[in-house]
Parts: sequence; structure tokens; C-alpha cells
Amino acid sequence: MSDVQGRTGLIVGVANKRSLAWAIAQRADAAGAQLVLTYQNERLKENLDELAATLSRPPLLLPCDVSRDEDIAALFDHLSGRSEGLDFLVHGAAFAPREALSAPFTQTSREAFRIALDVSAYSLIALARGAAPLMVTRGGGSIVTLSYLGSDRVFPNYNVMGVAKAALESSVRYLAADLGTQGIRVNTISAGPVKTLAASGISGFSGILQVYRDRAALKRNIDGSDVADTAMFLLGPASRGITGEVLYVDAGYRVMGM
Ligand code: 0WE
Repeated sequence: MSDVQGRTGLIVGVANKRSLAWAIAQRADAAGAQLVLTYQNERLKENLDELAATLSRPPLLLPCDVSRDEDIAALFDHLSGRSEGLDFLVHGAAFAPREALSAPFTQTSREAFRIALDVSAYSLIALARGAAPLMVTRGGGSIVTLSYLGSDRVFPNYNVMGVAKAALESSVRYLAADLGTQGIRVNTISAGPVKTLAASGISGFSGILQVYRDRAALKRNIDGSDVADTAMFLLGPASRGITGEVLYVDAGYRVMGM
């Protein structure tokens, strides 16, 4: 029994078993939520099929490449035809072309900038717009997205993703103001670094993990379960008075002065 028990939620951004969106999906499923999960393309669908089979309730799997308006329209067309509406949305999609995460920031191309902000920030606005009417039928809802402190501070190689996360966090505040009148809350979890598949292969990533472990108040790194528990709080009624916020799930890294 929990806050999201009997609720219906859409989770976007599960790419593999190490995705933070997957950690949230597992926890929401265990808590009794009915889930809709999206996959970006047919190659990733096979992955998601295997993961979905491990959940206690079979989720609905739908295609959605968040950079395509047609995909987002088709997703919400499908969900509108189902009548039960939507109680929550989890957005965990992010992408920047690999070269933009290794070359000097001044080398960021117009195309890499466009892709990073489109996939990682604009997609939240488009998905929130689609989800809002379905949430209104349920008397309100909760939207949670995933961010990183690179929005505010410089981390080596995070580069244009930092710019995208700044846009994402600002979008959270504007969406919270816009959708608050409909009883829809919008918040973001700023997670400490986790060795997801997206992060592996980033040069210097284990160095970042080590700096976090050394400096964080709790002297450890965080994992998917830390993020998932905070997500349950933000998705459920316990956080009913919170919107437009950035919650740091970083073992206390950000508050340390040295
Ligand atoms: O937001 C992220 C990762 C996002 C990400 C990762 C990749 C790798 C593969 C976006 N796009 C891509 N594109 C690829 O081709 N994080 C918070 C994790 C992360 O990524 C970093 C970090 C941290 C922390 C990249 C450089 C430096 C630090």
C-alpha cells in the first residue's frame, strides 16, 4: 500500500535496466501503480519487453520518440481512448550527441545544441501538454522530471547537457505556474551521478563518482533506489504542497562548501 497505489502513470525514458526511469518504474509498480512505458524505437522495444515482463502488473508499452511531434500526438491519442486518465508522468529522457560531451564547450555545434535541448528539455513541455487533459479528468496530477546539478555548475564535459538541464529546470517552474491552476504539480529530482548506461563510456565519469563520494555529506554515491523513493514522494499526495521545485537527491553533495 502506498501513495501511488491504484494510480495510473506514464513513464518516458526507460532505455535499459540501469535507467533511473526504470528504477522509478519498478518502485511505482511495486507500490501498486498501473504503468504505461514508452520506447524510442523497435531496437529498444525488445529491451523494454524483457524489463516489462519482470513487473507485477503488465504495463502498456507504446512507441514514442520524444523528438517527434507525431509520436507524442499518437501516444496521447492512444491514452485518451482508454478513459482511465493519468495520475502521474515521469520524464527521464535526455540526449546530447556524444561529441558534444567530449569536445571543448566552445565547439558546441548548432545541431548538437538543438538536439540536446529538443530531446532533453522541450520534450517535457510537449509531454506535459499531452498529459494535462488526462490528469484533469482525474482531478489533478503530478509530473516529475530528472535533472542534474550541471544545470547550475560546470562539470567537465557535461557541456551542452548543462544548458539543456538549465532549460529543463526553468521549464519546470513555468509549467508549475501554468498547470497549477488545474491541480497539476511539476517538480524535478536533481540526482547525483549514477553509473547508468548513458553515463558509462563518458571519459572521467568514475572520477566524478569518486569526487561526489568523497565530498557528499553522506560520504556515498546515490543509486536508483534513492531516486525512486523520492519520486514516490513527489508523485504521491504526501508532496501535495510542493510544485515548481528542484529536489536534490545527491547524498548532500550540493550543500557542502568544501
Ligand atoms: O544527464 C546525464 C547524462 C545524459 C547523457 C549521456 C549521454 C552519453 C551517451 C546525454 N546524452 C548522452 N549522449 C551519448 O551519446 N547525466 C547527469 C550523467 C552524466 O553525463 C555526463 C556527466 C554526468 C554526471 C557527461 C559528462 C560529464 C558528466
